[in-house]
Amino acid sequence: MVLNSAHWGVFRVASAAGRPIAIVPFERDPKPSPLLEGMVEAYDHPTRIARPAVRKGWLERGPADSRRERGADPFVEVPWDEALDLVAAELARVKKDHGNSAIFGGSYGWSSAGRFHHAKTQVKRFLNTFGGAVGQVNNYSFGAGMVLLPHVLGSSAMLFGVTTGRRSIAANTELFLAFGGMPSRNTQIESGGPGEHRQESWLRELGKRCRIVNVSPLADDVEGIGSEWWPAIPGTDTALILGLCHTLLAEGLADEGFLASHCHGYDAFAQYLREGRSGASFDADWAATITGFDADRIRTLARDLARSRSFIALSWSLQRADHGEDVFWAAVALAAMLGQIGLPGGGVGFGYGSLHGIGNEVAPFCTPRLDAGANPVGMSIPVARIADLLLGPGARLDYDGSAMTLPKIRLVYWAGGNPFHHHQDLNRLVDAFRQPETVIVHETHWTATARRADIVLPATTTIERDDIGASSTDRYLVSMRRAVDPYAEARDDYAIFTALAARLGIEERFTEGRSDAEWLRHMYEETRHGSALLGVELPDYETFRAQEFAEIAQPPEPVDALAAFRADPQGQPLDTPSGRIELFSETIAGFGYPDCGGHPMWRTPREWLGGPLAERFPLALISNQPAHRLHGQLDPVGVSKATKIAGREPIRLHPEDARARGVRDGDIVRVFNDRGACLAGVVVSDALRQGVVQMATGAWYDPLQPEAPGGLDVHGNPNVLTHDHGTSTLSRGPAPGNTLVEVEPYRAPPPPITVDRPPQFVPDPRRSGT
Ligand SMILES: Nc1nc2c(c(=O)[nH]1)N[C@H]1C(S)=C(S)[C@@H](COP(=O)(O)OP(=O)(O)OC[C@H]3O[C@@H](n4cnc5c(=O)[nH]c(N)nc54)[C@H](O)[C@@H]3O)O[C@H]1N2
Ligand SMILES: Nc1nc2c(c(=O)[nH]1)N[C@H]1C(S)=C(S)[C@@H](COP(=O)(O)OP(=O)(O)OC[C@H]3O[C@@H](n4cnc5c(=O)[nH]c(N)nc54)[C@H](O)[C@@H]3O)O[C@H]1N2
Ligand SMILES: [Mo]
Repeated sequence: MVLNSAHWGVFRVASAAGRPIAIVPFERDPKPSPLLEGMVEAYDHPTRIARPAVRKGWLERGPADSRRERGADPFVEVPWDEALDLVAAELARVKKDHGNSAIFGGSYGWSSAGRFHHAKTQVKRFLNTFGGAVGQVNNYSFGAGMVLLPHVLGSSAMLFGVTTGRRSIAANTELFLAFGGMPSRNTQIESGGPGEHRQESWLRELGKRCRIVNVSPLADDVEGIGSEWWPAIPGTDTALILGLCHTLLAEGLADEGFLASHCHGYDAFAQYLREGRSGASFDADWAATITGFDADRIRTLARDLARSRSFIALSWSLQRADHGEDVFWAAVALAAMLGQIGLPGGGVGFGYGSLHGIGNEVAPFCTPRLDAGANPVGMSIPVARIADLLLGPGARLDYDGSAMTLPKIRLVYWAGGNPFHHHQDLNRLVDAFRQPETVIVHETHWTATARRADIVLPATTTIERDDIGASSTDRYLVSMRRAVDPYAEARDDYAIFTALAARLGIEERFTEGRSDAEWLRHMYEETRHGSALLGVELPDYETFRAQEFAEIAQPPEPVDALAAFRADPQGQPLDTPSGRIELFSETIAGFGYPDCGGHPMWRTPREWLGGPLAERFPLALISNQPAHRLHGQLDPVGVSKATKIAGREPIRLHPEDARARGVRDGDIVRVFNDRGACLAGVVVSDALRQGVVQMATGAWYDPLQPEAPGGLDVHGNPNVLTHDHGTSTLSRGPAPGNTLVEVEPYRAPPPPITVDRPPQFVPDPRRSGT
């Protein structure tokens, strides 16, 4: 029963004849994730990619193919050597004729938990060795926060680790104001794998003595404990926060001392609160008109916040929305006015219900990582601008004070991610994926992205290889062991890139002469050495492998974010122009962007229930993280498969909204707006605010007429409905948060799901003699 690890937890694999027969949770994990259940089935599911495959049209005509059949064309399976020759020749052709800036290698995606066989890092390292490619910066998770917070707090570290720890919150916080809640379904996950799932038991303990306010469209964003639900209208949180801030200002409750000693630009923000936009201040009465909450309740909440040890927590989802920068900035401003930043259990934080590692205190150590090298092309897009890039060569893209001219992309290389899961407005992405001459994908399964590639190379999964699992916010460093044989002809991404590097004459530089086993030892030794410098002793490599995991201690003292800055703002300034928390940023104001200003502001979202589009599309869609899978991973198996309704992704509707549309539990509906449409299966639930519907992300996109934009997705991927405009010019993060839809009964017999089977294969047309 060898140990292995995934983003959803550590586990042991029982195998027979080279195949998995059972997955059992790590004995140290008090609350293992049910996602483990699907892993045996995933190993040899019909959608597993067995052999290299080339799209028929591309095999016949190469990059001169019209690309109109991408997604619908059948595939031809070819031997490995031939597939590798085709990929190497195509890379060499594009490089020679158009240069490396004609290759897109951003390859966003979560890949798998092992730090060496991490496909996205492998592809970057390979392409960087090959002369580079257009890359990508930031992420889908907190793309807006990541760009904003360095301007405001001097760093984005508060988003992924250097946060106030759970111990301090448990011991000190009296009022925990959670925007977007703290759903434990999301904390099943940690990038790199959680050793022990502890967030849920912490939350239960916290609930016993701390008042928890859940401001969210969904009541079950806080579950299993007593909490107060404020049913939020999606996209209106900034208005609520401004109303709270105004109350503090008007009632003399703002901490003037902290604002004077630790903050910059409060006057401008206060003036904005007082003056409002059209003469009326941004007070609680105004906030009530936007949020639907009673003005007196808003005022009372502001007073309670000022009276208590308060923590303002925002889930990352809030900034994956129009003007997502503003809501994070407004939350920092509210916390600054409360003056508790840096005090035990006080202040502001992000993502306590987003990933397991947030607030999970771990002594700083050096995590193992494969160096991807430098990118000689030196050009990167903000990650969620992929469709803009493919559709808009020559266009100018402004972003965070800089500008770039988008190059023409001829070749797209993706390994370890699934853009036809993760990107917004998938119909636009279908169009975008018709532009490049060649798309190459490494995948384990026939995802919607693999089906849109020209050359598909089959990759192994985690249980088919040795690796090291680690996260900087988890106490377990895991010795991952190969438990089963590679499925069919699947190969490790590293082996694939090594073979390509040999064909391209860059093998020595790519491998540095190391086998995969030698890389693991090398990465571990770097980790051991780097950790020792930080005071964390790790065993030698043999001992680590023999004892199966290493544990890193908790820091002895509870952690409070920005405590050092609070104690000594002169001696420990923030890395901002003023050295302080910037409630006004001259830098951002100086960019002169029409959609992001110098301080937090309320701007009406592009789409929301208070706007004109709600007349035609009166339901706000929450496309949140799926409880039963990781993004698109494990969708056709295990607990994810079990939750489908007649094979479709569930959509939750409020009882009144269901009644008004004549639909009931188990019905199939069509969910639509001007961008697209999908089918879904109805679950009626009063855990939603009326007017809000919820569909998790990750159902594999399965459109009728897959080759053309606009086809009905018969399975239920909400990204056929979301928009691709991005947050604002500052960060250009993804903004699926503001999406309006309508739902109607689908009475015809629903078309069959096809994405849970492999695509169509045909014999090699060049060898059939026809
Ligand atoms: N509407 C909406 N859309 C969203 C979001 C939202 O909230 N709403 N959230 C966004 C967020 S935060 C994120 S992070 C993205 C996630 O989007 P992705 O990270 O792209 O989603 P995954 O399904 O995890 O994709 C990883 C892929 O890697 C493959 N893989 C796993 N192991 C290996 C391997 O060893 N080798 C290779 N070659 N491949 C492997 C898996 O099969 C899987 O298809 O989605 C975003 N999309
Ligand atoms: N099981 C599971 N867990 C996951 C993942 C997964 O795929 N599966 N993905 C992981 C990844 S990559 C990431 S980045 C994190 C993301 O972590 P989050 O961004 O925190 O996750 P979401 O589930 O998208 O959003 C949390 C809740 O925010 C609420 N919300 C949405 N819009 C609004 C709004 O306008 N106002 C308010 N007040 N609330 C709103 C929704 O009700 C939603 O349930 O999750 C991680 N955890
Ligand atoms: Mo994410």
